[in-house]
Amino acid sequence: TTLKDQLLTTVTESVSTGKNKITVVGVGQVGMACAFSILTNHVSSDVVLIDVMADKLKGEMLDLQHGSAFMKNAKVSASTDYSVSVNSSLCIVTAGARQREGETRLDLVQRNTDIFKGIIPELVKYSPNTILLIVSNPVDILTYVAWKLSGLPKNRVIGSGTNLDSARFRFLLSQKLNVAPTSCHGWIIGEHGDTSVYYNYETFVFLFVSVPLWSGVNVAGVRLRDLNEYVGTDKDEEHWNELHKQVIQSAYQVIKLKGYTSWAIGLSVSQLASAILRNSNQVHAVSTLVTDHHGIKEEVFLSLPCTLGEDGVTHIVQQKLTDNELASLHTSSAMMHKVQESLKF
Ligand code: 6V0
Repeated sequence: TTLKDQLLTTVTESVSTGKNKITVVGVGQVGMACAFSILTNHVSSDVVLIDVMADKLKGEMLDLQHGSAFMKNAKVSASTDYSVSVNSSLCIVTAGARQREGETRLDLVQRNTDIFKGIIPELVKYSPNTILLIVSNPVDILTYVAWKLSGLPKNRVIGSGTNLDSARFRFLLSQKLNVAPTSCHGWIIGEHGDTSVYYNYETFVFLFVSVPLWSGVNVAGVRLRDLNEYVGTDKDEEHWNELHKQVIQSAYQVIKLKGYTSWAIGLSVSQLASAILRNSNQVHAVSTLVTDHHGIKEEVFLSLPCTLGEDGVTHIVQQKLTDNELASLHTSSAMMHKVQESLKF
C-alpha cells in the first residue's frame, strides 16, 4: 500500500459536477487577466486554459497553480488539446491575432475568422451546451462569426461588447463628479469602441460607433439632462461629451503607454462570467444578435443592455433612443453587415 492509501480510506471516488467550469482560450495579456480576475474574485473554482503556444501555456498554468492556496484552492488546468475543456459551462475566447501595422481591419477580421474556425467547433464538440463569451476583436463581428460556426442558439453566444466601454464611461463620470463609479449610472451601447477604424475599401473613415445614452445618465435617479438640457451635445459649454471621446481613446491611450490593455477587460469579463454562472439576471451591455431590435434588419451583433443568467442572454432592455442614437446604431449595423458579407467561412 502507498502512503496515500495509508492516509486516506476511499468512501467514494470524487466526481466533479463541473458546474462552474470555465475555459479560457488564449493565454495572452487579455486571457490571463480574465483568468486571474475570475480566480481571485472566486467566480469559478475550475478554470481551464487553452492556447497553441504549449510552453507559455504550461508556464501560465503552473504560475496560477502555485497560487491556488490563495484562491480558495481553485483548480487550474491547461492543454493544447480541447478535450480538457469538456463540460465547460462557459467558454471565453480571447485568442486572436493583433492588428499588424498597415493591415486593414478587413484583413484582420478574416485572419481571426480563420483562427476561430479551429477553435469554436472544438469548444462546442466537448461542451455542446456551453455559453460562448467572445472577447477577441473586432468583438461584435467575431461574435457573429462564433455564432455561425457554433450552431448554438443566439442566447448562448455573447460578445463582451460595451460592458467595458460603459465601465470606462462611469469611471470618467465618477472623476468629474467625485461620486463612486458604481453610483454613476450611464450606458454605452452599439459597437465596441476599441477598433472603430474602418477601411471602407478605398476610403478611410473614422467613426465614433459606440453610443453613449446621455438621456439616461444619472446619479441617484437625478438625470444630468434635467439639469442641463445640452449635456452630451456640442452645445454644452461644460463639454461633457469629451467623456465619450475619452472612452473611445482610452484603449489607444493605454496601448500606447503599456502596449496592450488587460486589467479592465479582465475584470469586465469576470463580472459577466459571474452574472452567467450565478444565474443572477444582472443587466449588462453585451453584444447580442440585434436583428429586429431598434429597427435593425441585418443579422449583426451589437451591444444592448441584456439580462444575463445560466441560459446566457434572456432579455434585452428596451431603451428609448433618440433619432441620432438610432442613426449611429444603423450606421454600425450597415457597415458590419458589409464586412460580414465579405468573410469567407
Ligand atoms: P495576445 O497577447 O497576442 O494573445 C493572444 C493569444 O492568442 C496568444 O497567446 C496566442 O498564442 C493565442 N492564439 C492565437 N491563435 C490561437 C489559436 N488558434 N488557438 C488558441 N490560441 C491562439 O493578445 P491580447 O491578449 O492582448 O488580445 C487578445 C484579443 O483580445 C485581441 O483580439 C484583442 O484585440 C482583444 N481585446 C478585446 C477587448 C475587448 O474589449 N473586447 C479588449 C482588449 C483586447
